[in-house]
Amino acid sequence: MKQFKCAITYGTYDLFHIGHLNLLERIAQLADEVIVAVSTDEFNALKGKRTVIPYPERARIVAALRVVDQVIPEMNWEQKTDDVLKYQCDLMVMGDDWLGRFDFLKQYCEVLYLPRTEGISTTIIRETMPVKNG
Ligand code: C2G
Repeated sequence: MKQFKCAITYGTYDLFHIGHLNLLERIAQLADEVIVAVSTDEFNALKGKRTVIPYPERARIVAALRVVDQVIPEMNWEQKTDDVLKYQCDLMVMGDDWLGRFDFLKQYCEVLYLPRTEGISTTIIRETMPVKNG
């Protein structure tokens, strides 16, 4: 029995990297169950984020992790309250680049922002990759 029953977190999880894993492993230390809402390609377009890896593969990679119990699609900005209530989450966690942005959920569950892993991001990886036909 951990401090929380069920935690939920949201993200693109493109070009999965150690920063993503650090966060998910920290969440798994806090909650018995970990749900990850992975942003669909359509929602990423809304976020103005270009993704390298398509949603089905991004979702499958996250779902394969021992520390993740369930993956659901993140289709819009508005679904978080419904998700927290539907899955009876008592914890919502995000990296602290989102500090304060989801405090509206505090009426339904604990909201935690954990320190990001320094020096790694999807953008760094994408910009470090060799240019095609380069
Ligand atoms: N993250 C981290 N350390 C990094 C990079 C990312 O802790 N070096 C965390 C982010 O803070 C986020 C999660 O990993 O909690 C997923 O990051 P992204 O895939 O970049 O997700 P993002 O585009 O921020 O989408 O509705 C919320 C959005 O869907 C979040």
